[in-house]
Amino acid sequence: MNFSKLQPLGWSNYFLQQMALADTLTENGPQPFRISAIYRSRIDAIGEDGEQTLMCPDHFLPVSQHIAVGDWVLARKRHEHLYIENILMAKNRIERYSGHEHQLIAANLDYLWIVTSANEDFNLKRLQRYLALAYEFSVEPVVILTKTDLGNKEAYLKQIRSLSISEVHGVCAHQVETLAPLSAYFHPGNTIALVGSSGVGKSTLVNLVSKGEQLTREIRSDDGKGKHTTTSRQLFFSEQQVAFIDTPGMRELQLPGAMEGIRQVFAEIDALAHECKFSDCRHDEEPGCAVQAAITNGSLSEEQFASYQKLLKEDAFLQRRDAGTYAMKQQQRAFAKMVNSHKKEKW
Ligand SMILES: Nc1nc2c(ncn2[C@@H]2O[C@H](COP(=O)(O)OP(=O)(O)OP(=O)(O)O)[C@@H](O)[C@H]2O)c(=O)[nH]1
Ligand SMILES: [Mg+2]
Ligand SMILES: [Zn+2]
Repeated sequence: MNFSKLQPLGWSNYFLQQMALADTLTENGPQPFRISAIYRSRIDAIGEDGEQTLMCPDHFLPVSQHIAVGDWVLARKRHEHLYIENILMAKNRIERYSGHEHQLIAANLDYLWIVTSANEDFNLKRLQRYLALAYEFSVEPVVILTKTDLGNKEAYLKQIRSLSISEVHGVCAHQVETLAPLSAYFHPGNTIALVGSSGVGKSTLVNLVSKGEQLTREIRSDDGKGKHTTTSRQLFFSEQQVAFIDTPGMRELQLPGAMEGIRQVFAEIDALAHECKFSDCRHDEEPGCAVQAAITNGSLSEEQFASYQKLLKEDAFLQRRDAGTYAMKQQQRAFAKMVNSHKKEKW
């Protein structure tokens, strides 16, 4: 195996260690591949010798719940086909609830680009959800405001900066110079996933910065809403050896067990809660409630507090409904943290 060929694809010691632990570093052992696309009846991946199609055994079905684009897997050739044998533990994975199940979005990310456009589509509450997603799954969020030719850029940026996020950029597809600051995220071997509503310009942006050819389509001019053009998650590499994962626009984002992430988005409320007289204060009508006091003196807006409560309530509901999966996920995260702390360097 030539691991140096895998490094530009995002391979690192973290994965090599897992192969060693599982005793799969042998001459005739399985080979590592990075999942690049998952279709209804096909899984594409990239390995040492380029693109391959992988077969998925029944115990990893449904695929969307077991394997994410960006995952590393080990596969072995049998009867002319490559069969997936193991899914290597990811550094991180983001997922959401869709319908009644959790759905993997992308894995092994360095940055989550949360894309939103400077027009009527802009929604601060939705941004808070995306931020909670990033924090919960330990991926650094970057908010990118697109289509700055269409709206008051500074007014939108000011709203975004009111959230607990430092990495914010405004870009316009027709002014390439606005894209220059984004190159700060382009380190060889890095992976960046783009998420956001349909039509905000994710594929356009990724085309421009990677010089690739992802499909985009005309937007309906009357209501500014996009058509669903990107239909599946896809990973591809830019000239700078950065992996981009373009995703189809999400109509709604339901958070899966993201309490820690939500708390981080609303850090100021969390800090206030520590000042409440009772440690189990529900910030309702209890005496000595610092949160209610802040609302009364105007330092915390009622709307902000309502968003926080709404997200936590939704989160608690989903967690109760899905207690088993949640416990398993916590365990996996603890394991990933442990392995990470043993090996900090990239490769
Ligand atoms: N005015 C303006 N239009 C833009 C800009 N960026 C993208 N668009 C247009 O917005 C429309 C939608 O862009 P896409 O890149 O397909 O959007 P998307 O986020 O990938 O959409 P989905 O794949 O459906 O999730 C296209 O018609 C683009 O030309 C911009 O900076 N300014
Ligand atoms: Mg798209
Ligand atoms: Zn309180």
